Amino acid sequence: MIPYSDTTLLDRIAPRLAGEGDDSGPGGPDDGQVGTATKTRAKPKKPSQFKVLMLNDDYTPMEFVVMVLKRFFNMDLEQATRVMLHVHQKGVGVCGIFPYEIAETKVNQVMDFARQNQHPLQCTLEKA
Ligand code: TYC
Repeated sequence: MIPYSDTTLLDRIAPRLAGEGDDSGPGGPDDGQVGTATKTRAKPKKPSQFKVLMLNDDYTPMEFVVMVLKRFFNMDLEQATRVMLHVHQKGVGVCGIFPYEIAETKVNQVMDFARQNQHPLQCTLEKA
């Protein structure tokens, strides 16, 4: 039998959808031999989401930060202004939460764009 803690939620609530519970395999129904080792997981999956953080500085113009938030995080003017002012007042703010590769790409895009425009704006990643 596959231990409770080693199954995914889907395995538990909908074994047929998850590809488990095939009665037709060797040994017939409920012989404890269904599924494969690759369907089980020793540990729960690690969270793979990352926050993209914007950092305050004294030199980057507010308008530039708003432009960055609109361009790379698809915010409208109101959202972008709110996030920019939050970063300006608190020192750091969240631009969005994404899978690692997308978060990393956005950080690089922001840093490249800031550098091209000679602003010291900093952007970084943090595990969500
Ligand atoms: N503090 C900057 C200024 O007063 C504005 C600013 C906001 C800079 C947010 C960076 O991430 C930032 N011009």
